[in-house]
Amino acid sequence: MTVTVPTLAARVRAGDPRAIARAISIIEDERPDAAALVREIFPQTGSAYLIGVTGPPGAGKSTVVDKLTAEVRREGESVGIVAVDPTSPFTGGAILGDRLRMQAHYEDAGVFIRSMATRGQLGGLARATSDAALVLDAAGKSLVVIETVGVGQDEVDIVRTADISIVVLVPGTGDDVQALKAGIMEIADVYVVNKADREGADRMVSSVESNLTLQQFGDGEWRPPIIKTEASAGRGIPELWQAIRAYRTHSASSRRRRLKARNQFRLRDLLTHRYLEFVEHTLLTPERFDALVDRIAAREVDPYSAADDLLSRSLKR
Ligand SMILES: Nc1nc2c(ncn2[C@@H]2O[C@H](COP(=O)(O)OP(=O)(O)OP(=O)(O)O)[C@@H](O)[C@H]2O)c(=O)[nH]1
Ligand SMILES: [Mg+2]
Repeated sequence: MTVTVPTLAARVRAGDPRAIARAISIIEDERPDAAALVREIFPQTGSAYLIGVTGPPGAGKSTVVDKLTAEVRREGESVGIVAVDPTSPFTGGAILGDRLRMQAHYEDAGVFIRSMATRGQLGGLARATSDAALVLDAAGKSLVVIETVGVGQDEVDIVRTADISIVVLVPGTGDDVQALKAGIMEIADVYVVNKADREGADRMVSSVESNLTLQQFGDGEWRPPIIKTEASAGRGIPELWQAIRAYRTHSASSRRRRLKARNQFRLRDLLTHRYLEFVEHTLLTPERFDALVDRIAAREVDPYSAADDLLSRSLKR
């Protein structure tokens, strides 16, 4: 049975979980209808509050998100979750157990969880993730959580352009904060030091704290709080939710800047993707593109001249 894009979009807007799932699949598989679908739902998006969660693999991001969802549901906010993660327990394992236990919440269509597999394709996952977030936004989820592992610029960008960026750290990952990629430390609006039941949690908190003291915070400027959690036991989660709400209130007036950054990132990303696709598939063929790369390797042409030539040929079309 095929459903037209406008029908599917209407069902997404009505919050139908099966329609949401189908819409995200269309996006994830980069099916031809994906762009039309986004076009159809886009006018109804922009009201969800996007929460980006990142951190090292295994830090407990999914557990934090899961417990946070339970907390938030008590206040009646609807939640959409996109977990970018090959080993996400959302697809099986521990959290699935929790999910079954919390079926009352998950069945009311107030929560929608989706994991997306990491793909080899450059940037493809970032695009799919952002579009999946749009679907959840259009479906009326008031909070949309995006979980990504803090590796790779694309994934960091997704989280950076969310309305709030939460960085989840754990004790015992290397030599503390210094060892972490500067990229993910710079984007945090809220730090979570998870697995507080483990040794070294306080040391981790101190490291983040001393890292923060190196930064200058102006009067009235947000200073990222550090929340200690033991997510598996739900400890610290109410405090995390408090911190999110505090940040939301604090940043209400600057939200437009984040939205602008998000849209800028998306437009640039799409343009790059579309243009490369045009060059490799329309202007040239993948084989001829490859041959050009070989010519550069053989020093028959330099990369600047090759790029300029492609650009001027594109403009002539
Ligand atoms: N001891 C302890 N274990 C925890 C805590 N929170 C999560 N875990 C466990 O840590 C493991 C990883 O948790 P996840 O929530 O899957 O971590 P993640 O960051 O989402 O992992 P990836 O998405 O694979 O990067 C699981 O076995 C959790 O049960 C905690 O506070 N204390
Ligand atoms: Mg996870």
